[in-house]
Amino acid sequence: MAKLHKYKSIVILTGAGISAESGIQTFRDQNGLWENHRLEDVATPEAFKRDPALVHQFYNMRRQQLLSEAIKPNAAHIAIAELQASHPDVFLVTQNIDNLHERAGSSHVHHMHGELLKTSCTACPHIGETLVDLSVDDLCMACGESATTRPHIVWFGEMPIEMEMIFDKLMNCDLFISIGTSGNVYPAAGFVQEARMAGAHTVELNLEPSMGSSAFAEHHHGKATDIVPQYLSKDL
Ligand code: BV8
Repeated sequence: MAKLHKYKSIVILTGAGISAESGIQTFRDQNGLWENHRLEDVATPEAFKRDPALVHQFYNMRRQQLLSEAIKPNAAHIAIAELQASHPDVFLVTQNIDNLHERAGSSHVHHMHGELLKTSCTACPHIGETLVDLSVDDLCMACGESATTRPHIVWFGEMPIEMEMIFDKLMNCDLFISIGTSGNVYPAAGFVQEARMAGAHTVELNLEPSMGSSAFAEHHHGKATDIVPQYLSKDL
């Protein structure tokens, strides 16, 4: 940890790969989520308009999996929480919609793509919480409208949450660490460029080189539960 204290402001971006060893499917690996579903059918606003029941089913299945006994935060989530506890300025932004960072002890987690355990409404600004399945029969707790409750999740074609704030953090950081993401999805895949332009040191921690690997100054490839604790405690 000590060596990371030479950095004033650290931004950490995580993707599905950090939750893989906790048992949560990634998107683009072997038997990933996009193997059994076309993202156009379950992860766009058009899909929700066209077949809300199918979209609810896709997220209900993932919510039930997330809430099952077997799913727990892993050593990589814990190592990040420990760094946040010991370093004054770490901004954790995740593309993931699971709550494993919070369950590992991270108090500030920015979910740029939303959260599986939250709901939003297509008819009003209400954001709710849910641990149960959603359906087209739900009524919005705030406006009372029916069939307007949706997962509070950013779908393809929708604007990720608080992009201004994220870009501000990237422009002012001196260390950017990307963990467990394939670099396929924008704008997250472009964060390393923003950080580099700000003069930050950039590090990729991933199972294998991502699409954006060449943009990083430093790489460590391996399983997140190995390389993340090692890197954050600076044994790497
Ligand atoms: C936007 C929530 C603009 C849903 C997600 C053409 C048409 C339309 C849009 C576009 C287009 N071209 C580009 C776009 C933009 C689009 C995009 O990037 N599309 C891609 C597919 C080309 N992006 C958007 O639409 C974004 N919005 O651009 O808005 C805008 C402007 C104005 C006004 C309005 C809008 C919104 C994107 C957000 C979509 N929602 N998630 C859900 O979760 O169901 S994205 C989804 O994929 C995930 O959330 C995740 O964030 C994202 C990326 O996946 P990864 O996390 O990287 O996971 P992946 O499986 O890909 O990789 C896992 C990695 O982990 C691998 O590298 C693997 O090696 C590694 N790994 C595996 N195991 C381990 C490991 N590493 C370490 N240890 C291990 N054990």
